[in-house]
Amino acid sequence: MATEIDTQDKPGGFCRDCLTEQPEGRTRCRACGSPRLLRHKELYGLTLAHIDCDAFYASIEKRDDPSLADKPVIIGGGKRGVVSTACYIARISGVRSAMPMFKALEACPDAVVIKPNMEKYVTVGRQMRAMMQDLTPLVQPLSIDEAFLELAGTERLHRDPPARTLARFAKRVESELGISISVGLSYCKFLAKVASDLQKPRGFSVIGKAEALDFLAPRPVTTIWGVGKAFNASLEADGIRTIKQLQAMAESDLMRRYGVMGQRLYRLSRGIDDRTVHLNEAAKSVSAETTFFDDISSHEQLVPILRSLSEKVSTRLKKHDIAGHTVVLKMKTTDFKSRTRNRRLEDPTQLADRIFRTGLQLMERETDGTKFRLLGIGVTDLEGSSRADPPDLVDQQATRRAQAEAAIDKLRDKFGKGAVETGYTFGGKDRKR
Ligand code: DCP
Ligand code: MG
Repeated sequence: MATEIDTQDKPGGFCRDCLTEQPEGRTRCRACGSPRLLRHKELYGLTLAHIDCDAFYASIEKRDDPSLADKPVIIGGGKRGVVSTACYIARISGVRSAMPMFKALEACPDAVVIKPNMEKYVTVGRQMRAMMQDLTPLVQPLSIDEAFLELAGTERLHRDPPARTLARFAKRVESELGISISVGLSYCKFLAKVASDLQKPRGFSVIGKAEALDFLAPRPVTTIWGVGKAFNASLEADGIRTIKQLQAMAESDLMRRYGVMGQRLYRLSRGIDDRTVHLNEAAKSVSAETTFFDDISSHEQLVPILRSLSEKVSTRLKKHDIAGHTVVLKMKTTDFKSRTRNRRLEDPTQLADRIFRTGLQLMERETDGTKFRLLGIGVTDLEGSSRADPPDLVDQQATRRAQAEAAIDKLRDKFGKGAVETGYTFGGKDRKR
């Protein structure tokens, strides 16, 4: 018995250079000798990552001119007359982003100054984003050089837990783009972002659930998102400097003092952050549509088509582990007029049944004898699936239908797509192109 528990508690660990799994207690890789070992109790259970490039502009310039490799490099000047970024060598002398150029050169007189070439940086940013999308469809860029990634459910695709997939990604960025990144891995956005900053450059830090409170306690309140200079000053005036102090305060007290921000302080200081990773602008909706051979005006004929389109949408959502908050119905009349109708749901959904029933309600108002040539259904306001389709306490039927759908999904997984037809789609196939 005892050995079994031991195995479970054993922290996962591997070498970030060659990805070899490491037994406990080693300080260097047993395969390649690298000291860059990653080990953490929750390593293989965490899925939310924040990735941020190291000295982004400067790294790109160093990549393109190897003679700069060992020199202090400052990207800046230009119109603003301030430092955009400094490489890590220049940072040793105290050069920082947003510093006036003359001050930076006082601190680091032998620095090589390069004017920013935005076009080049944007291209590299795009290339990196495309590579991120090979890891997961759930990539939320925050700026040119950083993004959140949700990797839950990608283990089968990559045949590896997220931590290893991310380490492999860091290697790929170095070899293919010639720049380095830092990774933060945690269970929530707040701590993933904090983590990516801990070991820069070429960092990989993990913050688990179990350690969140202790990790946060000694840190300054400015660690919390949204606590800028002004807010920090008013907290300081109230004698609050560390997160530990916030952890000791009641939610009601914090809210009375600081309003909405008080609630944020309460939650984030305790490592509570349920914001999910949102998709970027490019992939804002998931939908399916079909154009008919012959125009259709009858509600009865449209229903099975709507059902099978809803199932297509749902399959895609489930495949990528995402859900949509708003259902969108699209119809085109024979005179090419488009009608789009939306309904926002209480909770995000990925269920064919919810999409279909909502679409049906929207469609009912449109089927007044008008002839249609196209029908489409989809969802927008996409997010991760973690909050999708909670059991419906009011409508027990809906919960039962959701369970039935899960059972049908399983059968289809096992026996193929055509294995189960619902009453709505049955016989409805030959009407569509
Ligand atoms: N940037 C800028 N002006 C600032 C801050 C940043 O022009 N005040 C630009 C230059 C950076 C890029 O945005 O290269 C990314 O910003 P980061 O804050 O991520 O900074 P770096 O990537 O340069 O460094 P770090 O390794 O600290 O992430
Ligand atoms: Mg950066």
